[in-house]
Amino acid sequence: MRVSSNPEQRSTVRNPVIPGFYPDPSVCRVGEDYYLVCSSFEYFPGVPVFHSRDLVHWTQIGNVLDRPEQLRLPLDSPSSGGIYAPTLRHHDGRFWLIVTNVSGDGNLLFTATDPAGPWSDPVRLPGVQGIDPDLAWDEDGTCWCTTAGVGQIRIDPYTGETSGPSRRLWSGAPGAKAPEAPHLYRIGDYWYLLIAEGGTERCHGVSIARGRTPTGPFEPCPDNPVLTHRGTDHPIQNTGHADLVQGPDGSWWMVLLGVRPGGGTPGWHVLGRETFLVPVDWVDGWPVVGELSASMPAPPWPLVPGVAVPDRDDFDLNELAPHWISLRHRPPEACGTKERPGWLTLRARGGSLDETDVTFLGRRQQHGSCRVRALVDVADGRGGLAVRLDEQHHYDVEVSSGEVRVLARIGPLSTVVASRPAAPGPLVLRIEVAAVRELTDARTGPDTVTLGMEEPDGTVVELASLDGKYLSTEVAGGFTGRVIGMFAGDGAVHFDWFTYEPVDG
Ligand code: 6LW
Repeated sequence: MRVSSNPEQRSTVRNPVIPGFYPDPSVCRVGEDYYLVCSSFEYFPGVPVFHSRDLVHWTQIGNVLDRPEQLRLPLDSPSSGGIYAPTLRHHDGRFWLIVTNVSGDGNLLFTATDPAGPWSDPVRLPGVQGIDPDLAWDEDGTCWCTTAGVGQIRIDPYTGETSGPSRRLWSGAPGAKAPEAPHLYRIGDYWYLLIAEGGTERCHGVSIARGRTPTGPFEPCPDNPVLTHRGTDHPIQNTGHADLVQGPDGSWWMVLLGVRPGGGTPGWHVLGRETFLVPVDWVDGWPVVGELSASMPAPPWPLVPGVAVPDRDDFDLNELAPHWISLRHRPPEACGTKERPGWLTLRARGGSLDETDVTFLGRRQQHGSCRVRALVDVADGRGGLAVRLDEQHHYDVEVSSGEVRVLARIGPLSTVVASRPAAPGPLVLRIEVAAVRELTDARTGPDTVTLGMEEPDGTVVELASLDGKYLSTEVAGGFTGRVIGMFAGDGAVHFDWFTYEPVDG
């Protein structure tokens, strides 16, 4: 079998195709439409859903888990817990989404006729062990659920019941750790079992095996891993956790996660694990993955730009746009636009971003350099803006009773870095993230985070410039990336507008 994915290459397009903390992509095509989902961990709503017509431009159309009955995250559940690694498939006229809530309900299955929602209530899968569940149907309609490890069991996707033995399918390459992220496909005469291995850090890679039946036995590809950047200084690292999709012209494509470390050695990545696209050819019945680069040849079909997330939100609508995310849950009384029309009101629970129940509403940082501003009214409380990786790693600029403060939390250290008086009344707070363009030495961080405010006449007051490496995954650990947003630390805090402007080209 040999199918060329990209016979005539014209323009180029940019990778990642979905920048920012959008890891563990799973994709499916229905006619001319592609749909893609990602992990969401401690954030609510969970499992963002994207749509594309060209595999390159993606528009978020909703979230699978946007009701409390679907996403139960204990208020004290840890960051990087929660929702791991969904698989999205279209079968028998509907969309199927299987996912793990590691902080509660385990493996869960949801269905929808429209991927923008609404999605069903969860079907529980108590008999399915392990993270990274995959769904595949064989010719007689049997549904196989394959999980990290790599194990497999037969399920009834309508009831969640399992039947038959749970079987170990494959352990990946000898010596490679963490065989995970399995996806099973019928392609031509074979069933292919795609996995990630090496762990989601610098050793990550993609491997594949094939068999004549969905239950194996599976023969590993002689060229495994079919994709890895381990041991290289490629600007895109940690490449793995992939899914395959076929274009309407018969070409094959892989979506996968990768990271872009910045700064000196060993490099710090701050945007989390992002979603990349790469073409796939088939040679002798095995996939050959093309080069994964920041600028890639465009697919051989018309490009259809999506709808960008607006730079500005005036909070004039009753509903919040789907890119806004909260921590663990979003009770309407703590976060909404109805209390003061045209404003977002956040009501405090936890007193700071150190606490897991803090009231926070943010969006992913998607660009190396960006400027965030918001008009804040703290007549009834204390709050402001924050760049957040987790409870132990965040920089905040907050205002209360006539004072603006910058706070830094880095691991066990928490300090007020700067403060100054502020006139009463609403105030513009701002955060500017600037990617470092020139390394002065090996310890140079990936970016600087400058936090401050604006005087009523628009004069910018920079209160503190902090090294961004401390808000990186290499320092903090975990599976997420930076989220920038608004929080309430005390009482009610009102936000008239919020802007996020990319600054890099
Ligand atoms: C996910 C696993 C992985 O379950 O990281 O990179 C875990 N791969 O497959 C969390 O995203």
